[in-house]
Amino acid sequence: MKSMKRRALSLALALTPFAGLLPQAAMAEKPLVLGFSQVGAESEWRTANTESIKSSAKAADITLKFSDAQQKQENQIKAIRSFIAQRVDVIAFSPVVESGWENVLREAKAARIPVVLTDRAVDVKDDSLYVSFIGSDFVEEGRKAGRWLLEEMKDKTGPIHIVELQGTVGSAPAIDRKAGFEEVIKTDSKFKIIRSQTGDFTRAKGKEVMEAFLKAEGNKINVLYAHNDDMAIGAIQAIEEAGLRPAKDITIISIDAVKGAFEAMIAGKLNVTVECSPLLGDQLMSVVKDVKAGKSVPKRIVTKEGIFPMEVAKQELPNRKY
Ligand code: GYE
Repeated sequence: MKSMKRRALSLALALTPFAGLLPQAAMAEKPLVLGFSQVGAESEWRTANTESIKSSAKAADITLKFSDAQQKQENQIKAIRSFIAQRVDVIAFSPVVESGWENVLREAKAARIPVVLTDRAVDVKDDSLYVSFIGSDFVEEGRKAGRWLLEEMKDKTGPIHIVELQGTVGSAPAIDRKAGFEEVIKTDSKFKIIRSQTGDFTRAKGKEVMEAFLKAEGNKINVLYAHNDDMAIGAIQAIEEAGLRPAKDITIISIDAVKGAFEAMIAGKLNVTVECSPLLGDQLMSVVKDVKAGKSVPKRIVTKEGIFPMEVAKQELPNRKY
């Protein structure tokens, strides 16, 4: 009965003399609306990630409602609630911290709006609260940093004193990068983490905390492990201001592999960076389309990435996209 009605309607449309002149927009499908809550603009990585999401949405003809949480969970929760109220088609977000998401995710589920996690994971018992998580394996990134250090220092006698600049407290990359690194270095007791504190993933905080480390430990520090390049770059300034030579007096390892890190390596001030790709936009848009088309999507999509020591920096920089 229904289909007969539809057929009659399309016949009527085809017969109207103006059918061919109907405005395109009225005939085309409505574009999907994606609400995206970003962490903030704390690092070069994040800027590249935001740019990737915006340009991929445009290319995929998805209407993007973008909201910047300025590194505050309460702002992300507000943004998600507002996306629910606006009845967007899909919600995606990069959770600033791991815990505390159950309530708002349940609200999205009750409203039948699928949620996709990008970049950072959440710690929830019920994994039906999101459809997919696209992002890096942060534990593996920490292990790569640790393995590089083990190899680099294999002929050195201990103790080797390490200071650690952690990412945002409670965030998945800070928790996992710490765990992966520790798992590897604890296989050799000559490695000792003597100080570990958060620098919130920013250059300014990285510099400030490194100044405090240097004041407290002075020439004792052999290695700096920074959870991202921006904090390492801030710390490099602090090391130079203290009259020490970065990458020589203190071996520096960081994560992300943004252009700023390549420039620091070419300048001989950073020893190595582990890659973490922020270019998640295209994958996110295809998951959004598949979810709305009722296709099944993988629960976990892991980003592929490498590691770049300073020796290859000059040759690699022209190939870098972020
Ligand atoms: O490493 C850091 C950013 O969540 C992977 O957040 C991301 C991290 C990235 O601020 O630079």
